[in-house]
Amino acid sequence: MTLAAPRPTDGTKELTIVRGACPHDCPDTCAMLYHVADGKLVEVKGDPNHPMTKGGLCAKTNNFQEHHYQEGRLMYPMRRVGPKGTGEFERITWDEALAEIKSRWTSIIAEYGSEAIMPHAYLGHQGVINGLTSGDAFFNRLGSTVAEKTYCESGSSTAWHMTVGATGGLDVESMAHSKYIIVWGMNMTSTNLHGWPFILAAKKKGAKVVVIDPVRTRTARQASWHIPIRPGTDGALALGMINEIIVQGLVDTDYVENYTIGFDELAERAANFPAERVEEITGIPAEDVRTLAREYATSQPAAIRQGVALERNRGGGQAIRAITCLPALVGAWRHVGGGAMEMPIWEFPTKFDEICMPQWIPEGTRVINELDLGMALTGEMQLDPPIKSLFVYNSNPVSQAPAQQKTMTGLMRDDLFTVVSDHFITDTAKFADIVLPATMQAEQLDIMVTWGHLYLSLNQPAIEPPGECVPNSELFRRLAKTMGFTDSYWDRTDREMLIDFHDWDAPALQGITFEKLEEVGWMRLNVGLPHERAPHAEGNFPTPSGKCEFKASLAEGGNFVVPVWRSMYEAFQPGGYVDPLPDFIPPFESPESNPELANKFPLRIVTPKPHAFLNTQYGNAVDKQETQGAQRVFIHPVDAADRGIIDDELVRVYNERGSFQGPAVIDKSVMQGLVMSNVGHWQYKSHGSTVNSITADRHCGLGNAGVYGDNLVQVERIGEQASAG
Ligand SMILES: Nc1nc2c(c(=O)[nH]1)N[C@H]1C(S)=C(S)[C@@H](COP(=O)(O)OP(=O)(O)OC[C@H]3O[C@@H](n4cnc5c(=O)[nH]c(N)nc54)[C@H](O)[C@@H]3O)O[C@H]1N2
Ligand SMILES: Nc1nc2c(c(=O)[nH]1)N[C@H]1C(S)=C(S)[C@@H](COP(=O)(O)OP(=O)(O)OC[C@H]3O[C@@H](n4cnc5c(=O)[nH]c(N)nc54)[C@H](O)[C@@H]3O)O[C@H]1N2
Ligand SMILES: [Mo]
Repeated sequence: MTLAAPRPTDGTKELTIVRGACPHDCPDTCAMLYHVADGKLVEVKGDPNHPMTKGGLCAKTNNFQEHHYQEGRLMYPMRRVGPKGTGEFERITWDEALAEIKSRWTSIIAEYGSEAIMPHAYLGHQGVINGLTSGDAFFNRLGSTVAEKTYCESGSSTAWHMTVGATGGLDVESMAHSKYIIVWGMNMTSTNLHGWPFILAAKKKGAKVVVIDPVRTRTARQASWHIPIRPGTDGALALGMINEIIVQGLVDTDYVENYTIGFDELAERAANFPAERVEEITGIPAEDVRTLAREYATSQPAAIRQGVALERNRGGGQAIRAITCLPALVGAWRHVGGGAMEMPIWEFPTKFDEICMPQWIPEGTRVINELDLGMALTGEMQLDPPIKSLFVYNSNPVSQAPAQQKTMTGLMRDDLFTVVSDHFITDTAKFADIVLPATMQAEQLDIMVTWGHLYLSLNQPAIEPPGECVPNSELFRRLAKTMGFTDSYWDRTDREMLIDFHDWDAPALQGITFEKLEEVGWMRLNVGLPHERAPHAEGNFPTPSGKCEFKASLAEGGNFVVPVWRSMYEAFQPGGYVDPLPDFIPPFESPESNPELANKFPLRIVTPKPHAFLNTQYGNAVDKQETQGAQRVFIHPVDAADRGIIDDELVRVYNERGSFQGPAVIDKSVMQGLVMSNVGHWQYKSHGSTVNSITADRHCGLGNAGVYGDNLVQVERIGEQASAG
């Protein structure tokens, strides 16, 4: 067994090991070891030496090699031969595919202008040259509509930037030293599996672990205290805690005086949220609100792990603002293991401007949010020019965007020229005119940054791509050449791009070089070690004031600015009015905020992440389907009894936007008045429709995030035994 140079394609039977890193949109970004024999990927293991991975992978990737050889994998470019949506294609060559794209785009540009073309990409791949922004330079050069990418984290990141700035904050590994840990709106044992052991280590040493979640998840069951909360009401809880901390005299006044701004205004705002009012809004007993506030303030170091679920409703952004104020209020940042964690991606010195080339965007080019895809394609937005061509890569909007029916109606348009690059014929690719085959991780080179820890990882190719699959980097090189772009941007190899796209002189990369990464695979950023890191012990927040901003100066004067996620490189964009103080903003849809709607659709719904799939990836793998089970609908016994629903019987979940079906699971793990069904199932396994059929195409108040957790539905029995799911 040897640890070898990449790409051992010499037919040797000897086992070689190549260092890789997981490509997925997940905070864990595991260090992988690709085991290769005879040019074939035979096994993939977690690197035992990586402090997060610790030798283990997850339910999704523990047989990652099989993903690469899965039946149905796209190998060649294809052209649609059947009606849109049926998924009937014939093989064509790359030259034919590119020629067709060129001719369709050339005539669209001639008639409507380049803005009639829109890219659609998300984090199907998380790498620097194959990920979220891998096509931005190409589409900017083309002059297409700019796609605003806010599927995830944009609300959280906006709130975080406004409060504490672009800081990595608390390191998940430092949580082993915490005495009190709040996991807030996150199902870590499914979605951040390799972060959870640090919390268990703290718990073993006596720390109290609190999980705030409307569902008694597998994570909540392992906690010391599970606090069920009504979705979309976390802002009221956080403001109630702030109020209690002030009323009970538990503020770290020295920290607040020296390292924060806006305390008086925050105190005044929080005074609107006495514990009894918080109980009314959240469903959490007032006494529990008081206890939580007291314990949190007095058990230092106290840590908060903020989940993405917090942003998925109308007031999500301002709720996260309130939560992010808590650590400074009690001086938690003073300690190793104290503070809050949102996502440490800001510590990575990636040169997004050089990746995305924003200077190529023609002046005045319009921006359309990707979550508005259905509205954009169906004419509801009355766009001029209309979208005449859609180019989808790294994303699966039919499944993952809101308003599924509307998205599909738009994609059915005969005059829309749709190209999809992917690994499989997904629910979105079924609507494509042209599909293009993409490589998987063991077949390509990339650097992986991550939003869950502080290690930079290099993924090296271990096997040859099958058929005619290409990495996204090569896809856009080919498209650039096809469209006649001669810029040197596309003359570089993947390796050259990776070197150019990082600031190797940045303090965080001190001692790290590309060559060293090729040798060792991953390295910790130079940002302090987990057992000594306390980045804000003395303030030093990267905000305009250098302090933690309870009152956000970014929002003052009514000319609000939205952080980075908009297109990664457009750092701050003017937006509408935003309250500089955190607040509780009621959901668009809840029995309390919209009783009229609740008469028809009385139940709240959350649609969180599946344990065995990564969004929709692996949803077409038989072994993962077995682990995950069908698209089940979890409902409380009282709500089930009200509707005559029997366990495991097929039910329909619906509202005015659409419906989906699945077997009922009658279970007290969901609170009364709430249903839960996981996102990520494929339509062919789910009676033709999945959870986003019922979600609204509205946005959270900050960062234009989606409102996947802010919807009302009704549930009815269908009465069949649920075998098909
Ligand atoms: N296995 C697996 N892991 C994943 C993914 C996956 O698909 N599968 N996806 C990855 C991605 S892209 C992301 S963004 C992360 C997201 O991972 P998380 O941050 O964990 O987010 P969710 O899974 O959406 O929801 C987490 C929990 O929040 C609860 N919740 C819903 N609404 C609210 C609310 O209003 N308030 C509170 N307090 N809780 C609420 C849900 O019941 C759920 O248990 O996971 C990543 N990891
Ligand atoms: N109801 C509901 N909806 C949600 C969420 C929710 O919690 N509930 N979560 C939201 C969140 S947090 C997120 S992040 C989004 C995720 O939304 P998406 O990013 O659209 O999710 P995926 O299903 O992972 O789709 C990614 C696609 O990219 C493909 N892909 C992977 N690697 C490559 C590659 O290298 N090249 C190319 N060309 N393609 C590749 C995959 O095969 C897959 O089809 O969904 C959002 N939608
Ligand atoms: Mo996400």
